[in-house]
Amino acid sequence: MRYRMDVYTDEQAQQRRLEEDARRGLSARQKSLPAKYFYDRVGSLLFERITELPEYYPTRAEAALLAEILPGLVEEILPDEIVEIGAGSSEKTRRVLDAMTAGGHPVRYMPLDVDRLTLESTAARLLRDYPALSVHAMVGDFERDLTRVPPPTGRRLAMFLGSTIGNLDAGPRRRLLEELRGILPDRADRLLLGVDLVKDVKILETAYDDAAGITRDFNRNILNVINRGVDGNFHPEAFRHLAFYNAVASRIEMHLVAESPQVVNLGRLGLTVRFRPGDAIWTESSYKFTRPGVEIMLAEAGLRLVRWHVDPANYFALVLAAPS
Ligand code: SAH
Ligand code: AVI
Repeated sequence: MRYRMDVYTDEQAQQRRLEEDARRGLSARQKSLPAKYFYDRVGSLLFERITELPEYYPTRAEAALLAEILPGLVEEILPDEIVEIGAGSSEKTRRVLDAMTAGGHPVRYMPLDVDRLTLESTAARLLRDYPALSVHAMVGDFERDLTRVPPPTGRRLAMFLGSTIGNLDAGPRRRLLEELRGILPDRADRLLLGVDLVKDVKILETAYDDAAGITRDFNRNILNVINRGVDGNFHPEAFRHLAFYNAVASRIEMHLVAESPQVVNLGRLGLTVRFRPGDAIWTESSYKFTRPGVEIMLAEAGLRLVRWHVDPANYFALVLAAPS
């Protein structure tokens, strides 16, 4: 069987959690929404456009690094299966699949993502393009469902690319790494982790506030997701996109700031939320890392750094890690 899809978080569970998260996040004094709600079909497509923006360097930097390290990686680990969490369109992953399936070596690719539609369309394209590949897709939340990933059937490479790990705060990040460690039972298994690095503030802030306004649209789209999910009447254009680097916390923060008084009804929650001009919803954190910080974070999760690959500009790192 070349294709299988497991649904760990079905639509009903997603709907229940969205209602809980929207209620909790929008009734608090500091309003917030979890960044995972960016990624409906429109949000995933907007993210793909972000990856092509001149200002958004992470995807290009990571793709170039991947191309550079792949020959060594194939020698180090020729996996029987690749588990990729937060896989999205798997575009960069193609480089890995090209190298790992060369010569017809069979590989089981196991992408896990919250966005079922993107997973389905990606799986169809990969099966067409890679005859040596089987795809076992998993619809789920990587903060909840990693323990449900089936045990390996051979040597396993886990991948968490794009610095999506940076979208988690310290506590959830640590838990997620521990759970990732849990799906790598053998000493020969490996984790390939993409991390965006601390750098010049201007470069960071421009990457999250592009001239074409795609990141603004991506940010505002979360309000469309909430409107649909809880029968709300947010006007996304009434909220300004704000992105800045918080140097103390080493993170970009994205917020949506009301430009005028707003009264928003969330019908399904029986909740009315009022905004004064300047009131904000915190929609995303994107932490930036250093090598010592990454080593500590790996060690805390029972992982050790095997190799640290960085681009010439020191913008982005690909970290190869192993169970310690
Ligand atoms: N790996 C790709 C995509 C990064 S965008 C790249 O590097 O370009 C982040 C991806 O993670 C999206 O596809 C989004 O749907 C997924 N995602 C975000 N939060 C998630 C969660 N909690 N559980 C599972 N997937 C999640
Ligand atoms: C998916 N994630 C790593 C992106 C980031 O850079 O934090 C999401 C993003 N937000 C704004 N632009 C891109």
